[in-house]
Amino acid sequence: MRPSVLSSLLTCVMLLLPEREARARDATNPSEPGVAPAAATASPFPPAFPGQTNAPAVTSQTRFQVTQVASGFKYPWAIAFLPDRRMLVTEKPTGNLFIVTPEGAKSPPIAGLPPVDGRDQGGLLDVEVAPDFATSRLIYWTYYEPRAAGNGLAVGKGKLKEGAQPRIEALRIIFRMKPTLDSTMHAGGRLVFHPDGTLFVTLGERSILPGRVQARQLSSHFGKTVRINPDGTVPADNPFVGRVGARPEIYSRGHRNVLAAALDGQNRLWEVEMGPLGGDELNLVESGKDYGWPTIGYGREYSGAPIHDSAQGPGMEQPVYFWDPVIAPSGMAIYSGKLFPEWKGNFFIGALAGHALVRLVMKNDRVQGEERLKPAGNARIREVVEGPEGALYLLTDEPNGRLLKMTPR
Ligand SMILES: [Ca+2]
Repeated sequence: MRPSVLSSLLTCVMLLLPEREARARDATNPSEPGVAPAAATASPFPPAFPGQTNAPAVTSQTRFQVTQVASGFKYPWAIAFLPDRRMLVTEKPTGNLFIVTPEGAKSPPIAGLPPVDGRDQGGLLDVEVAPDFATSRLIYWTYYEPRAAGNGLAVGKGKLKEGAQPRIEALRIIFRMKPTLDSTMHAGGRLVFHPDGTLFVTLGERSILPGRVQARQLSSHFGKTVRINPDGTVPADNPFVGRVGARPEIYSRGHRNVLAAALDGQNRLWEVEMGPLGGDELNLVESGKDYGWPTIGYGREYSGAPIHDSAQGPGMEQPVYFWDPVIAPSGMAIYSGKLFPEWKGNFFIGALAGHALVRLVMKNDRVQGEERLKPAGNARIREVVEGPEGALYLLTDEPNGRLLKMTPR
């Protein structure tokens, strides 16, 4: 069978799976059963401007090689680099956090982290190293926190104490997503430090209807990007500080499930959110703006049912780009390194559905070209980060998940 035919067939199969998005797109269960063929595209609405979807295919001239740094991670989720080039790696369902050397030696799980609700899309998610780690030893992480009446995303911080049994000391929970609701889905969970000293946290809308309807409401954290200080207090210049009934941590609203976030060369925040069928989105996130979910958007329910009356609405932002068919985004890196000069400024996004690493060539904040790289074979790519030397590091979403490194060949 010719590769193009095979890939079309695979695309059809992957489009079909997701009756329950949990199972097919982003669950810990990677099984992707095939079902009957579906339309190649699902969005009932045309794009708002040329190039908003289906950008021309581009091909890298740069050749790369992939080496395995370490393996044996149970559905790993995130990587963060320590100043000495060692890495922190999270395991989603177990709540385990490891230190991994550049040579691949793995520490025992770091002790002292709080328990997680590791079902479905919850668990231990992102990890970030404090900008002043060299002196503070502080790390930050997101996780689904079990609560008396359900669960919710939380942000923990603590000092990393090394030794034969590394551990977290001076544990503090600096943010709790409110209200509490019982859902194991749409956790969001990316952390991004901004050079102004604040910390962005991306939050999902919990998937179930009582959560979804709160995604644009300022009284709820669901479906928001929030911006906090590293001690958990609220920056005075947040957009809704002082507004009656608004949660002051909110920075942007109207998101579905933001799984990827990164700063560009101008320190602007970009995010990619898992949308409905035919509606994964790339957004440039700005203070106080409303990104529309669930009122507007491209795509439809995974059952095929319509969601929106329109893809556009007053006071609501258009995505810079959307994917139809979806990619099921995971992590994201905006390349700034020296190893791959051709890729400078390109956006790299892990794709769970296509088992690919998506490369976007950007120009004037529009997508000029798109490439699907396959550095992990047929594994789902959960995370992509740029290492200190300019290599790209990946995690595969598998029961025996791997930490991979891409370098020029
Ligand atoms: Ca949107």
